[in-house]
Amino acid sequence: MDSPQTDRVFRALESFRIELPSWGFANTGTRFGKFIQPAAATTLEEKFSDAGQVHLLTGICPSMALHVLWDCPEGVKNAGEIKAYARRYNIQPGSINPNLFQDQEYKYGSFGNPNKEIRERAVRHVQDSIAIGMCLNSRNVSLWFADGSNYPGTAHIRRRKRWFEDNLKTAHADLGPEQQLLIEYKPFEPAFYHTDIADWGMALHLARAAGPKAKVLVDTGHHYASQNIEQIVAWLLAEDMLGGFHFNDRRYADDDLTLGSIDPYQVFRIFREISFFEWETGQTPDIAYMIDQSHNLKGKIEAMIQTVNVAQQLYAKAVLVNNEALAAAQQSCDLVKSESLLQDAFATDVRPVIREWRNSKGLPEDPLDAFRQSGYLARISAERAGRNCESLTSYV
Ligand code: LRH
Ligand code: MN
Repeated sequence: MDSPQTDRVFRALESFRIELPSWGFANTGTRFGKFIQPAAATTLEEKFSDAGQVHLLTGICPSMALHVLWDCPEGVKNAGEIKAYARRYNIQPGSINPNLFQDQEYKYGSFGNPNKEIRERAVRHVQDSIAIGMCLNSRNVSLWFADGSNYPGTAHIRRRKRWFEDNLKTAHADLGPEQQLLIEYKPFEPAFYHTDIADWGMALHLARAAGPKAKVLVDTGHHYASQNIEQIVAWLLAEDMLGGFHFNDRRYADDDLTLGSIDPYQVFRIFREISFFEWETGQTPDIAYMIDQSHNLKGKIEAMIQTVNVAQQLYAKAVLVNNEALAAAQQSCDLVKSESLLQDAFATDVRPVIREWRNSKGLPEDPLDAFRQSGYLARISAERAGRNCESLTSYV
C-alpha cells in the first residue's frame, strides 16, 4: 500500500465508529433452545462492563444500544443508574430501542393493532423511549415493529398503514431537537404472511410521512437472499434518508450471525457505495453504524471483538477504491476495469495498516488476543456462572 493509500485508510479509521447491542452480550437462543454461557451478561451493569472491554481494546465502539424493556424497564427512572455505568465503563448509552413485540397485548400488533387502546399503549411506550433518550442525551430512537399477520385476509393492510402513519407522526412530534427516529424494515418473522413495514420503500414512505427527523434503518439481515442491498443503500443516500445500519450476516434469513462470516464482500459493497457518495459529493452522510447480532454459540465478547475487527477491515478496504478511475471506467462502460477496481481494493490486506493505526492510538495491535490475555473472561465467568445457570427461563 502506498502512503496516499495509507493516509486514506488512517483518515477513515479516525472517523469510523460502530455501536454495540446490549443484547449481544446476553444469553440468547432460538425457539429451539438457548445455550447458557456462564460469562454472559444478565444485568445492565454487566452489559456496560462487557461493552467497555470491547471499546477499551478496539477504541471504536464508544456507545451501546439499549432495548428498553430488557435494559431500562423502569424508563427514565433508570437514567441515573445508566449514566453511572456510562461513566464507570466509558461507554455512552446509544440508540434507544422500544420493545413493541413481546407483550401479550401485541399479539395482533402494536401501532397496527385493530384495538385503539393497544395502539395508544404502543405510542406511549415509544414516547417513554423518546423521553429516556432525551434523559440520556442519546440521539437515535430506533423503531422495529414485529407487526403483521400470518394468514391471507386476516389483516386490513391499508388501514394498518394509515395507523402507522398517524402513530409515527405522533411519536415524531415528541422528539427533542437533536433526536431522530430510525425506522427499521423486515420482510418477515415473526409474521409469516405480511409484515407492516416489510421493505425499504415502505420504511421510506413512513419516515417521510412521520416528519423531517425520521430516516430509514437498514438491517443487513432483513432482505430476501436475492436482494441487492447496496442498491437500496445508494437510493437512500441519494434521497438523504439513510439513517443507519444494523450489521450482521446470514446464510438463509435473519440469522443474526457475525458480520462478514458468510459474505464479507456484501458489507464491502455497502461501504463502497457510501465511500463513493462521499468522494463524489464531498458530503459525509450522518449514518449510525450499529451491530445487531445474537451470539448463540460463540463466546459473546469474542464474537463482538471479531465483528468490530471485520467491520473496520471492510470499511478500510472500501476507501481504497480509486474513485477517479472508477468514475471514468463507469462512464466509458469499461466493465472489467470498474469491477477490478473494487476487487483490487477488497483483495488488499489492510490488517498491517490497521495494526499501525492501533499502535498510533496506544491500542493493542490484536484486540482479540489482548482480550484472551486479559483474564477478563475467566473473572466474569467465575462471578456470573452461578446466576447464569439459574436463568434457563426467558429469551433474554
Ligand atoms: C429484529 C431486530 C431488531 C431488534 C431485534 C433485536 O429482527 O433486528 O432490530 O429490535 O432484532
Ligand atoms: Mn435489527
